[in-house]
Amino acid sequence: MGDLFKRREKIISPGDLEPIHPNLKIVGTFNTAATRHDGHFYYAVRVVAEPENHPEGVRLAPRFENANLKFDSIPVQDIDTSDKDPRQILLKTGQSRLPFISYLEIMRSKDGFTMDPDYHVRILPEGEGDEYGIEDCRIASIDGNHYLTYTAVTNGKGGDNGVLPVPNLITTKDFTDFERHGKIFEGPDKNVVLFPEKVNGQYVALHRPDQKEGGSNIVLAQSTDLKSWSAGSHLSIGGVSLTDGHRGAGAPPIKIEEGWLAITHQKLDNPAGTENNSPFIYQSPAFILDKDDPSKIIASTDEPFMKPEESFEKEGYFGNVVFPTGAIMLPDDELYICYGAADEFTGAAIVDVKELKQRMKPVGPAPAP
Ligand code: MAN
Repeated sequence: MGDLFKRREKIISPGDLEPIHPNLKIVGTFNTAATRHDGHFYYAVRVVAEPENHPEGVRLAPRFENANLKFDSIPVQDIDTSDKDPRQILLKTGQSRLPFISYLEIMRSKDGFTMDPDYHVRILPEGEGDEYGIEDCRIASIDGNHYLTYTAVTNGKGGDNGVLPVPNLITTKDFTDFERHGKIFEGPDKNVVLFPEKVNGQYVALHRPDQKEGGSNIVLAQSTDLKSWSAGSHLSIGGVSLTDGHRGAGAPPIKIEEGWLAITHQKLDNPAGTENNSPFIYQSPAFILDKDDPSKIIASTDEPFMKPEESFEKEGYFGNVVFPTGAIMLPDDELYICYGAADEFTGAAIVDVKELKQRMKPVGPAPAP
């Protein structure tokens, strides 16, 4: 087999952007959506910023209220300090708060690797339904409109976690004016990606509702208006639903000759323990979904085709994470993949599609009972 990756590098880092408040430090620029528009690559970067200085005896947790940034003071004695996950502040009550605020920075590039320094648009939380931040966007371009689906993090009001992820939608035609449409799925739910065209006359989405039993897996749902969705069904292999644990959609699927190419993510326990600040590994399986019934997986990479390998993927805010969030087909059978690396950086890769297909095996219907 030849080389799968023709290029794979860090393209955006926290130091590239200015913080929005003197007591906020940017710690992440990652999980970046990507599309093409008007001869450019356009990106929606998740920017994560944390308070830099905390007063004695408290930890500051940022949030938005009426479009203004606020800091809540959490007494240190209320925090469960045995929890080492940097992505949450676990309270002794079992609820959690986020130690950071996330928002989107819209950026662009001519070549997919170097950013245009003169173009920046910022999309901040409004404070109603997204008070704890805007995370993990994907962009699907359908008939000349761009659909930005993202996770708005809101207050679960005593729910399981205190924080509730709710999928929301923003649209734009030109990357100058953006229109907010609010919630499109009930939370807790994440990782909504839209297909780039209707299938059998309906919009199609992959999403990842949180299921208490059976973990989190990818569900395919249909809609005529992008607001009310069918209950949907899990992606299936050979007639068997894929409900093995922590999976989520990655980039919006791409139409290829064989079906829909779907780049996804999968979370596994990290056998090396908490090395690199992370007890998990996030890696990427790729699937081909049936053209007419995209809940059926018709081919799959045996092994995830992308795992944390480069140093900027292994070490960072939360190490051992590759989290693909954008994919664009280029000429000459090359696939451009945009991904979060170690919850800190944005990486871009060029993948040889022929090689990727060679690593995929067809999966047939279930054998007759
Ligand atoms: C979850 C989400 C993502 C994050 C990964 C890895 O899936 O919170 O935003 O990138 O975990 O930490």
